[in-house]
Amino acid sequence: MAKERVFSGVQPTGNIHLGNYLGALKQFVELQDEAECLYCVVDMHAITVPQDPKELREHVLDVASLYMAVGLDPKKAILFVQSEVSGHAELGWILNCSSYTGELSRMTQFKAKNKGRESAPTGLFTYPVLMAADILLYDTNVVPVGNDQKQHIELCRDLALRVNHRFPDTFVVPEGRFMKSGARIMSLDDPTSKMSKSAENIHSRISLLDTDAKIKKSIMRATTDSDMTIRFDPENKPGVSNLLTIYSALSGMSIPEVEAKFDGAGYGDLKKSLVTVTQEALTPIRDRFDQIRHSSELDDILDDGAARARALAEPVLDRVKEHFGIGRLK
Ligand code: ATP
Ligand code: LTN
Repeated sequence: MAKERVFSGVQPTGNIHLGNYLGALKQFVELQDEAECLYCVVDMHAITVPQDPKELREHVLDVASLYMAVGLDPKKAILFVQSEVSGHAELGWILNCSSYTGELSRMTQFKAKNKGRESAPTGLFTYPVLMAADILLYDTNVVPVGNDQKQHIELCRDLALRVNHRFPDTFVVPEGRFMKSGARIMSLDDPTSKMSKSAENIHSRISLLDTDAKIKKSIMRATTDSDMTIRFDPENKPGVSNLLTIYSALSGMSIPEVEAKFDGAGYGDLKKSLVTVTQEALTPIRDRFDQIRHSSELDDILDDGAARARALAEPVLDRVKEHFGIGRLK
């Protein structure tokens, strides 16, 4: 049987944090041995909000290097930059013509990002359609992502089914894949919102490239509560539960095992131990990142990735255009 096709993307909008790592990148690495994987740096998604051009270019290379630093092997997975495969934009337009403003205005991420504004950039509004194009362009079966992307995956499936209803066998209908532990890592200073690259307070997140001192500071000041018992209860104890989730995901211990380990201990003990676990997990990633980021191979790997991605995208785009009646038949 042919291997399953896997596709996912990360935006080059800042340093990748523990949420991105535990919700998404860890799955990317797990899947590279069992499936045909494409992992993309989605720079065209990044420009849905204003970006400094110089910084954007740097961040593209940062994310590509982090992909490898966390364990992705360019011999196993295709690593590439979205804007270097023009099929994403082409299919994005075609899918825009099959989607409705009503369904896009229900996207919670759009509503959150556009809060308080009267008018929104059109790209921000149609962002989920471009994401659907990313996925459908490769006949993808599985999309490993964090929980926050569930609604976007549903939209992608709806679009694929809608087009297939009109033009049978145009798209493969993909499924999302979510981690059991780590699918939604919360902010350290406000455990009711997700850990995010864009939050103002740098201590709300731990970036994969943070120094040991920064890791310590951010964890030691993380919000907990006044009840003092270490118990996994996301509803009533979101701060402590988030620390337990991170502990579990980084150490490989189950949540009950972590709870048992800290039975009778104080929040300070949990935090100190979490500092060590986090530093031990991130040090090798940081070291590998430093080697890869300025190596001469990085460009070659991304050139090769883009060429391989283009070769996979071409027959799919030809099929879509044929079904829609776009262009002259080849
Ligand atoms: P921002 O954090 O600024 O809102 P983002 O991190 O959501 O941006 P991406 O870089 O595109 O945007 O996300 C990459 C992957 O990380 C996605 O699969 C997303 O679902 C996942 N992810 C993002 N934040 C978290 C989180 N707090 N917990 C778990 N997974 C997350
Ligand atoms: N919207 C995603 C990033 C993304 C993506 C994709 C993820 C863009 N295209 C295709 C999976 C598949 C986010 O995490 N913000």
